[in-house]
Amino acid sequence: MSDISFNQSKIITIERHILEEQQIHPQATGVLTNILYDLALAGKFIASRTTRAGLSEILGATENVNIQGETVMKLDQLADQTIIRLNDHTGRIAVMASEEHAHLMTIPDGLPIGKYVLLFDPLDGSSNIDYNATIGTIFAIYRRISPTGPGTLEDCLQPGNKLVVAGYMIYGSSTMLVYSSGTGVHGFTLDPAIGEFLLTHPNIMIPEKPKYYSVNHGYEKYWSEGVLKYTHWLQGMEDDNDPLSLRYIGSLVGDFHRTLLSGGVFYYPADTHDPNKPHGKLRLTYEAAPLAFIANQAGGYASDGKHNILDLQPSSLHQRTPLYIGDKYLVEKAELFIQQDNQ
Ligand code: AFP
Repeated sequence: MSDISFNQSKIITIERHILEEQQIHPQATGVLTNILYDLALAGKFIASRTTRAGLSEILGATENVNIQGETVMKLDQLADQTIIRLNDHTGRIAVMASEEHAHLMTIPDGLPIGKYVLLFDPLDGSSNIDYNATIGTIFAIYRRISPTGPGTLEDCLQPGNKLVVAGYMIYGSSTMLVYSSGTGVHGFTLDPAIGEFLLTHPNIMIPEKPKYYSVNHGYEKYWSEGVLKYTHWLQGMEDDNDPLSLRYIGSLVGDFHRTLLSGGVFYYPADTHDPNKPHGKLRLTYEAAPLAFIANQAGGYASDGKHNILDLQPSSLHQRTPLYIGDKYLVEKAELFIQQDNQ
C-alpha cells in the first residue's frame, strides 16, 4: 500500500468557480463571467508590479494630483491603466469610472459598447506603498440603465442594492481576490508559481464573535459625541462588555479584509477635520457600496451611521460617505449611538 495519501478536497481555480456560478443562472450569457476573468487578470498584473515596487523605478509620487487632491503614485496610474486597457475594447462595458479620473470614461469611438458598468478604485491605500503595507483594488459592476449608446452618468450613479458583482483584490502577504455575485462571498488566493487564483475561502461569513475594532484614533478630537461614545462602548467603557482589540492599517481593503475574516467593525466616521470633507474620506460608489455588498453577503452590515449604505442613491461620482462596516450588531450599535447623539 502506498504511503502517500492525497487530500481529497477539490482544487478550484477562479475560472472554474465563475463558470460554475454562471451555470446557476441559466439566462447568463457569459459576459459577466468574462469581465471577472479580465479583472482577475488585472489583479495578477497589478500584484506582479506592486510586489516589485521597490525594485523597479516605479515607486514614488508623480507630479499629478487626482480629483481627490491627493498625489497620484505611479503604481496608481499603472493599476488604473491596466484595468481600463483590459476592459475598454471587449464590448462588455458601456462606461467606466475610476477614483483616478474626474469624469466617467465612455468607450472610445469605434469600439463596441456593452451592457455593464464598471466602477473601481484601482489602488486603494496607495499612501501605504512606501511602507510595504497592504494595498488593494476595489470594483463594482452594475447593469447599465440607459438603453443604448455610450454609457451615462446615470448608469454610474446607482445604489449599491443594484450591484450585480462586487469585489476586491488585496496585495498583501499573498494576493487574494474576493468577490460576490449575490450568492455568497468567495475568496481566492493567487499561487504565484502557477499564476492561478485558487479557491481558498469558500462561502465567507463574518465570524459571530467579533475580534477587532478599526478606526483612525488620531482624529478623535474631530469626532462627534456619538462617535466618541460608540468608541468607548467598543472599548468596554460604556457598559460591562469586554473591550475589543484595536487594529488599523489605514488601507480600506486591508482593514475590511481583516474585519471580514476576523469579525468586528471598521469605521471611518464623519468628522470636523476638513470642512471640505464633512462626510469623512471614503467614497460611496467605488469603495463603500461594493464593500457593503460583500459585507451583506457575508452576514454583516454597512451603514453611514444612519442608513444602510446599499440604499444610498449617489448624487455624484466621487461622493464621500461615513462608513461603519462589519459585524451587523456592532454596526447597528453605531447607528444607535449616532441617533442618540442627534436627539
Ligand atoms: P490613500 O489611497 O491615499 O492611501 O487613502 C486610503 C484611504 O482612502 C482608505 O484606504 C483608508 O481607509 C483611508 O484612506 C485611511 O485614511 P486616514 O489616513 O485618514 O486614516
